[in-house]
Amino acid sequence: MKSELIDAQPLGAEQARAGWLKGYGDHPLDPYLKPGRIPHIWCAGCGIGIAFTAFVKALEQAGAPLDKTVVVSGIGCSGRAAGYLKLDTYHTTHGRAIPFATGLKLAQPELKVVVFSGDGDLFAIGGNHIIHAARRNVDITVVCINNFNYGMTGGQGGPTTPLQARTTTTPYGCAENPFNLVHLATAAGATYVARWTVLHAYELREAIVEAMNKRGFSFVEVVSPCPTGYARRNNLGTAVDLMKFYRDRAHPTDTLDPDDTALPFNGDIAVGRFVDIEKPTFMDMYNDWVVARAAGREKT
Ligand SMILES: Cc1ncc(C[n+]2csc(CCOP(=O)(O)OP(=O)(O)O)c2C)c(N)n1
Ligand code: SF4
Ligand SMILES: [Mg+2]
Repeated sequence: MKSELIDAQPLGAEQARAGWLKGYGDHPLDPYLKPGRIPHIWCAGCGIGIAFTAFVKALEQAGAPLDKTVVVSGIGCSGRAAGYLKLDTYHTTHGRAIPFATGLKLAQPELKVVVFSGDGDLFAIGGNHIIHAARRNVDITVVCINNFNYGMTGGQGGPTTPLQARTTTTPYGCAENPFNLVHLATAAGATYVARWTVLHAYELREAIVEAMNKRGFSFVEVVSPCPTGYARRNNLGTAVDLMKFYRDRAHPTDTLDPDDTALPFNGDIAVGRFVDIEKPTFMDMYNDWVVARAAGREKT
């Protein structure tokens, strides 16, 4: 049976919100979402919605009690995710998702703390925080939407913009070397590192589940289209063309060295799980050394 929303003419934002509040939709993920926040802000063809769906399903599948799960986002199109979830969430200031998440985890270690944010938020203004959280092996999971630009503010170049790519701030082509997020997270000390594109919705969900169930700093990069900003300025075609590109040029591997997974402009995309190791978390070491010494139970 078709719902009234599907039969109806396109709705304005207020009408749509009223419809959702009345209970239209009955989407399987409704229990995890705040219908009053719908419609969301994401453009048609944006990859964030697919990543968000995989993320919500992973939250469910990972098995952590949802009343003990907290999602933290920064600012950006990707950072809007936290606001749509019917969980304890923090939509924090730009670049500061990781310090909020770190503080939450240290204050309440029983919480499962997951960050969902963008490449600019996490690796430009927030770059300092993420490398030190990985170095300390803080027990949090970070999901980073990499759309190669600052989508929300009009498509500026950022820390993952590939060499030669055009953005509003690099109209003749980017002349800065980009970060390879897989390599950076690995070098900084992450215990779990994976990358998938939004075409790989199933693998992405599995990776987020694995990351959430990993003790230590876990990192999942999601290569995602921004048709409005990045793709348009680089003549990469429609959202469908971008998905076809991921189908043809993304190569799953479990064996590639993280150093060899850089993402050249419009080039091949290595996807898979690149790091999966065990090591003590920051809290393990803090409890073993600092707390033990302070209590006079000094370790030799
Ligand atoms: C302190 C501060 N500086 C700059 C901004 C403007 N700003 C908002 S979002 C954003 C970039 C977001 O890029 P990214 O994290 O990649 O998210 P996307 O929109 O691409 O998903 C910037 C620079 C801000 N809100 N606060
Ligand atoms: S500007 Fe780009 S990243 Fe932001 S919602 Fe639109 S397509 Fe997505
Ligand atoms: Mg971005």
